Amino acid sequence: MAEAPRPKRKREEEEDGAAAHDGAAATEPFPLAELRLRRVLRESARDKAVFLHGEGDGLMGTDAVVILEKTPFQEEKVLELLKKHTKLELQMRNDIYSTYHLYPPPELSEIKTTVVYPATEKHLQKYLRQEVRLIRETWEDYKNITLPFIQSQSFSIQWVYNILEKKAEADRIIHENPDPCNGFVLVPDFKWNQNQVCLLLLPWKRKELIDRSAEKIFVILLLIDGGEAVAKRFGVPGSQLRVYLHYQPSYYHLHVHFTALGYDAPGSSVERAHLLADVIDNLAMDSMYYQKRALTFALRADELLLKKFQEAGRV
Ligand code: GTA
Repeated sequence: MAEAPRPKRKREEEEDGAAAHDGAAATEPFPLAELRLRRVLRESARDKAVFLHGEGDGLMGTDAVVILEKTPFQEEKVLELLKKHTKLELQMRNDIYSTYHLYPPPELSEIKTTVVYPATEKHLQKYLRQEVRLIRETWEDYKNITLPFIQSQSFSIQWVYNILEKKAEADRIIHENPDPCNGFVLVPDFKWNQNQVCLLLLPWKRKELIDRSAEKIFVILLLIDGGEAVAKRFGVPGSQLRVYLHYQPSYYHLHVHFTALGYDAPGSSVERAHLLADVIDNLAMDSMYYQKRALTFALRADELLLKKFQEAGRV
């Protein structure tokens, strides 16, 4: 099904000095209590999430990123919450209005926790709150600046190969199309937070929209097959799904995001997300479409790629 594992590129092996993990040892829980907190990278009251930089003590490697995120309420558990809360502390009362601190039992107060360990400097930068700048990248810019840059350094995609080779997350696969040319696996995205569909479609075949020439037939199949699988499994019709690609992505193995329309997923903003249906139409009009037009994306102020654009006098 999956293509034979291909040799790793040098950059993937070396990516910021991080060791690549094949996922085989992923059964042990992470020793969270042993981490020292170095700093809060970012905090979001809106997303009820905090991004932490931790330091391991006696753990292999040193830096870790820990993301703590309060999970949304699940309708079927709300009644349980009202019945089983351990304490209800009055905060204020005024006429017919009152507010409280409700303390839920542990089984109803889960916090989604994401750990990146060992984390590279690039991971720390990625999660650090920073200003961003918009870039308008022409095809020439892509060839002269972006492509050489991403070929020289980008995040390891070992985790993608682990999924495709069933070394990790095998029990989470939602749908599989075994066709070696146009097939893919559909898995819950890292960011899935219980009650809003958030999936990732990973083709067996490595492709990069980044080469701006994705084959039309291939992406159409992804849209149709992926959409059918989601509708069948979750009962979410295509009209309620946001199906898109990121440009620039963080990970350079072409992948498609499937998120519920009602979920304000990180990365679904106009400067990053390209609806797959639009990509297909654009390629149908002109197979060279993405080699003719400029593409806009945002880069963090300290990102090396931004520096490359600045040095080339393009920003
Ligand atoms: N199933 O191991 C994995 C895995 N990893 C390492 C990444 N993803 C994974 N999914 C599985 N297993 O949607 C997912 C990511 C992402 C997709 C890659 O693969 O969740 P992309 O290449 O277009 O990169 O997509 P993207 O969107 O930049 O990645 P990412 O990491 O989601 O970052 C975007 C922004 O989202 C971040 O800067 C941050 O602001 C926010 N964010 C990231 N993770 C979280 C989180 N856990 N909770 C809340 N916000 C988050």
